[in-house]
Parts: sequence; structure tokens; C-alpha cells
Amino acid sequence: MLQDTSFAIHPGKEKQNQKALIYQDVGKVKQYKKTGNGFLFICENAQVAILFYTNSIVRIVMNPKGEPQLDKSKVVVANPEQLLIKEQIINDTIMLKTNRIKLHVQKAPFRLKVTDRRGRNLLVEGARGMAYRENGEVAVWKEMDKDDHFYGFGEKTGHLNKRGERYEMWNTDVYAPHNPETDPLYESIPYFMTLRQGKAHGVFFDNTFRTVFDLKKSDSYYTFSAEGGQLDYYILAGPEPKAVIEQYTYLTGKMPLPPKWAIGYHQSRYSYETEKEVRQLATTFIEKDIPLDVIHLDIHYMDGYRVFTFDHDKFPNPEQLIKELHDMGIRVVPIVDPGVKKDAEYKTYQEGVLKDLFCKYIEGEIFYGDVWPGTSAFPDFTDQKVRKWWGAQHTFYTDIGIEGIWNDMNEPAVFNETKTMDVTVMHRNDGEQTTHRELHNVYGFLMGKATYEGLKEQLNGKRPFLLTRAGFAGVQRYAAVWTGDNRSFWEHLQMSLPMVMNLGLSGIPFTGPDVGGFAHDTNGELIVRWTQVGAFTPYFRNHSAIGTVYQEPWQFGGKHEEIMRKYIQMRYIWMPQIYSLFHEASTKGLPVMRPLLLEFPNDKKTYNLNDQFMIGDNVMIAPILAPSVTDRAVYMPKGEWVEIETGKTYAGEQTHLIHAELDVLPIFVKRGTAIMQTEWMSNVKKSPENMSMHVFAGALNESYRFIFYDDDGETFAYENGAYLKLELEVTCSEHGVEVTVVNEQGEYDPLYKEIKLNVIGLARNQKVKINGASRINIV
Ligand code: MIG
Repeated sequence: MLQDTSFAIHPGKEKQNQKALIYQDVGKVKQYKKTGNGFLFICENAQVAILFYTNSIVRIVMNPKGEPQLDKSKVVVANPEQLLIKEQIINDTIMLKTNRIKLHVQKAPFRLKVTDRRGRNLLVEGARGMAYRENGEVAVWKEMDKDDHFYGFGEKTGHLNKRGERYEMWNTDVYAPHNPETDPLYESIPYFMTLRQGKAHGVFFDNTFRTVFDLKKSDSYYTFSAEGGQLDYYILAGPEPKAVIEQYTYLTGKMPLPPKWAIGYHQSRYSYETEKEVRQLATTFIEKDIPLDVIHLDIHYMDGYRVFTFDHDKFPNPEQLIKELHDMGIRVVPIVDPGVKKDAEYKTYQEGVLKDLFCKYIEGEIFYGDVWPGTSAFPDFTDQKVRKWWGAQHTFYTDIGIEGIWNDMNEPAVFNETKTMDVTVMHRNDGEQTTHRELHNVYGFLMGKATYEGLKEQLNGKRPFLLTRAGFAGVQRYAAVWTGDNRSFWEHLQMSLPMVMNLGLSGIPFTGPDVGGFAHDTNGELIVRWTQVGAFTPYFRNHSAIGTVYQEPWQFGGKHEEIMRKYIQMRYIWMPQIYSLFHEASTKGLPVMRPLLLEFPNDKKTYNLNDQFMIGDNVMIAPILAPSVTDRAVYMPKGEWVEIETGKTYAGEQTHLIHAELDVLPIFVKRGTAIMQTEWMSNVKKSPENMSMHVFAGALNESYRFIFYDDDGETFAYENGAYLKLELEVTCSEHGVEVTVVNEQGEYDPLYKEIKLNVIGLARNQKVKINGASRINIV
């Protein structure tokens, strides 16, 4: 039939593709002018804005369709500072510089070279620079140095160093397989860090469309591109990897300090299905003296998967249950999905329709997708009115004592061919309507914002906890992230290390995988080794899927149970140290769990070290990650390292063979430094009455400074001074160890009234000296 229409002379697919591959270069600079902290370049084929945020952060915005739009970011929380920008023209090049960063803009054609103040190249454009395509794609080409190593990109499979990879950002529900080439996953963090010979810089591509980062096609250049929108990116000058993370989180925000209970051990299962089962679970933890802070309720607690309901046959009195558990020192975190069941008799659905809160097509029809409850509608979180409404729904939970929520399926996941909402759905976007194609990647992020803000309002000064599966850059401001549906494979335990480390380098410190593995059946040895790692992973939750073997810490009996108890308790013994690091994360954006390169950026051996990690700057963990293995090679970076289990010292800048039976996780502390620990008491009594500072003597004449931070762990009272912050210095010399209180802040009164000093490795003729005093005496 179509043969008879003009379709017969349609230009054919092949021809069209060829045409589509033509990129339009921005072209020559025709004119440029200063605009406040920035500059506007009118080029032949596009306009480019350059805007300085700090001396080390500069933003580039190329708009093919007109004047660059500078106020469209969904996530950036920083505004440009008042700065002195020096401007200089040398031949064909305009130079713009602060005291940290230099931009060299070549005029014909427009090409950008960015160096630091000493001339070290950060980003360099060569034959190609910024360009776009007829179909709306925007792209940029940058030269790749032979020594460049790449990190970040959020939640990606594969190794730590991302050179040679190609990644897409498009939040996707991937149940299986999570293979090295599985991409994309649930989170989109269009950001990376480049490390070259010890110095680092970063790029944050602030574009919510589907984006692609290609470090694979060539060894001499890389590209990043987006399906639409502007080419809007920030250059972070470093120069240390830590500085890049601080700059990135200056833009996208920092994680709020989590409640201490959220940093404890979580037990989950898809699903604990009845009140009775939950009660029994809690009691077993208490009886077995295995620490537990949270039990998660997965989708079966609801009435037919309707969010904001309980199935009262299975949970007749949730309020009572939550109170009982709370008295046992355990909190309940229920799952909340975005899909609202299409059911004319269900209040949430009624309200959503009657108040016009669901995602719709431009023609006015509600978008329906199939998820757990069957046909469902999806709240339009891009609108403030909807976010407020959704947040307010959570009084359903907070009224009965719930302080934490688990957001799942918020990519949003839909059971259909594309796995998500139609990209033509038209979002309200706070008055600036646009399609799902543009806002897909921030749907989960905005659900998180709605939920976190709602909880915060309802909890009367208590800190909320939110766990999310999907997110975008900046998600750390609202939620912890778990890495989705992994499997009970050793390979997935291995993969979780670089994944969590790269999430940490991407500004998201509070993350972790399902310990033990979600799908597939776990086994005693695997879950023991995984629990050992979990004890030091920022987010620590054991979770497993329906139909798999139960994997609570006692399910594998005798020795396995004992070892898991030991390591879950260890988490609590280390809590003062870990909590201090969370405090650092909330103030500086630095991760709790770190790849070694963050602490030793000049040591090439650390650049792709996937199976070891640091907790803070002085503790290194080298777990066993394979079955039947009890020996492994451990690379020790600079310094001397004391193995906690044996007390043996190992020389740095060498690889050693370490022995670790099933009950041992190899942990090393750097000599000349200190750690803070408390003791495990019981589930009901988690607030420490004893505090110890362990100093590892040695590393002569070097001083080590660190911060010990504590507060009530539960409220926002710390914002008004109710905290304890001690800056301590440890100096080791041939005479012994000196501990100095350098600074003390805050008025929080902990249960412990002193800090017991314990020095490890002191020689007979050496002494311990304490300088300065604090209101918490060091004895
Ligand atoms: O596809 O709520 O990743 O943790 O247990 C199933 C049931 C939907 C996916 C989550 C998983 C959770 C499960 N959910």
C-alpha cells in the first residue's frame, strides 16, 4: 500500500544514518564578551559560555541552539564565587586564568586547552573539539595522555581503572547478569577523575539525557556526549585526587551525617513475610548476641503491593511490632516503590488522579506501566507539588515510629521491552515541561529528594535514613545507595570492591552491595568472606532473593556463625573510627572506603589495585575473595604496616604473602598512626561507655593528625554544638609516643568520660606522654 505513496521515494535508512553521523563543529569565534564571572563566545555554529565557580572549578556550556542556559541544573548546589579572572590575548589565543587554572581558547576554530597554573595539561582539544549533530546530540573530544588513568563514573562493573571502557548513563533495572560488560546499571553519575603521574583532575558532565563516555575507541583521545541538551560540563582542577572529590561535592553536595544505627548491621530478605517471622528474626539476633540495627521489610508487607499500606493479615499490628523491636535496639525500614496501583478504591491512587500528580503524556493520558502491583501510575517527582505530596504520604510510616525508607524500582523500572517509562511522557518539571527522555536519569534522584525531605520534616529533629537503588549525581544528599541485584558468586564479591570504591570517588560515600549475594544460593564460606568485607564496607546489609537459601548469619551453623558474629561485632567495635570517617564524608565529601590511590596517588602500583582498600588514611584491608584460599599477596604501600591479627609488621612498597584462615580478615594499620575503638555491649545498649585509642608506635619522628568525632548519633543537635570533636596528634620518636590534643570543639557529653590510651609496639625504654587536655581525659 505504501508503495503508492511518497513513501516509495523515502531516502532509505542507510543514507539517513550517514547524514546523521555528520558532526557540526562549533566553528570560529566571531565575537566574545565578558559577563560577570564568565565569558560568552559567539561562534559560527554555536555559543559557548565559560563561567568560573572557584579558582579551581570552571564550567563550559555549549548550546547549539542559542544562548547558553546557565540556570537549568537539576543538581548543582554551588553558585559562582566572586573571583578575579585575568584575561590576556596572545595571537590567536585568549587566555583566561585564576591563580589555579588557565584556559587557553584558540579562536579559529574554537578549541579549548585547560592547564593548571604551572602549565600541566588538564584537558586538551586537538583536531576535534565541541560539536553537535542534527538529531540533538552534543559531544566533545579530548586528548588522552598515555599515562591517564580514569576513575569514578559511579556504579559501574569492571575494574577500578576505567581506561579502555565505554560507559552509558541511563538508569536501568538489571536483574541479571551484572557481568563485566553489563552497562548501564541503576545509577547515573556522569563524572570522572583522571589521574596522571600522581596529579588528578575531574570532569562533571551536568546533562541528564542519556550520556556516553568513550575511553575505548582510541588510545589518544576520549569523548563524552549526550543525546540532547547542552554540552554543559565542569572542570575540576585538583591537583590531588582528594581535592577533585572535594571540588565535585562542592558542586553536587555532601552526604548528610547518617544516624549511627544506619551505619550498623542491616538484615534483609525478599521477603520476611509476617510479623511473627520478623519478631522471631529479631529475637534470634538477640539470643545469639549478633548485633543488629535494622530489619528491612520487602514488598510482601504491603496489601497487594500498594505503597503506604500494610497487609493486616500478615502484619496485624505494625505499630506494636515496631515499638517492640525498637526496645530491642532494632529499627524497621520498609520498601517503597514509585509505582502506585491502578485501583479506584485505593486512596493513594485516588489522590494521585484527583489531584493530578501522576506522569502523563502530552495529550493528557496518564502513563501506566506494569510493575509489582500490576498496572500502575507513577508520581511525577519533577514537580515540587508532587514531591511535597509524596513526602507527606510518609506520615503513614513515621507516625508508627519508622525512621528509614528503602526506595526500589525508581529508575523507574517497568516490566516492558524498554524496561522503563516511555521517553515521550511529558514531565511537569516545575513549570518547564519536558520529556522523560531528558529527565529519566533524575527520576530516582527526585523521588529521593521528595522522600528524604518528607521524612526530615516528620521526624522532629531525628535524622532520617534513606536507601535507594536509582540516582543521579548528587544523590548522596538524600540517600545511601546499594548496588542492586548481584548474585551469590565469588566474582560478585570481587566486583563489589572496585564498584563501591568508584562510587566513593564519585561523591557517594554511603554504599555497599547485598552481602552474601542477592540472587542464587550463597554458601557458608562465601558469606563468611563477604561478611568480613561487609564489616568494613560503608553500607552493611545482608539481603537475598525469594527462592534462594536463607542467609542470616546463623544459617550455616557452627564455625560459620561464630565467625560472622565476630565480624558483625567488629563493625561495632570499629564504630567510633567509622563514624568519624562518616563525619569527614559529610563535611568534605571524601569516601569512607577508599582505593589506595586516594592516599598514595604517586604510587603506580595502586592505580588499578582492585582487591585491597583503605578505611580512612591509615587502615588497609586485604580480604580473601576466592574459595578455598587462605593465602594471598598483599601490596603494602609506603610506610610500615602492622597486621592486627598477628601483630607482625610489614615493610611498605613491597608485596607480601599473607596467611588468613577462614576466621581471619587481614587488616593492617600504618605504624605511627592511631585508631579509635569501643567495645561491643549488646543490641539494646549500643551507645559506648568505653572509648579506646590504639596507637601503633613506630614511624619515627613523623606526626599523624586525625579527628575523633562523636555525637548522639540520632538527632540534628550536632548542628547546634552538641558534638565532640577532638583533633589529635600522635608523634613517635626514639623516646616513645606523644599524644597531643591539638583542638577541641563541641559540647556533647558522651557516656564515656575518658579515652583509654593503648600503645602497641612500645620498646622497653620508651615512654608515653600526653600533651594538652580535653574535657574527655586521655588516660
Ligand atoms: O525485581 O522488592 O533490587 O533488592 O528485594 C524485584 C523485591 C524488585 C529488586 C531489588 C531487590 C528487592 C526486589 N526488587
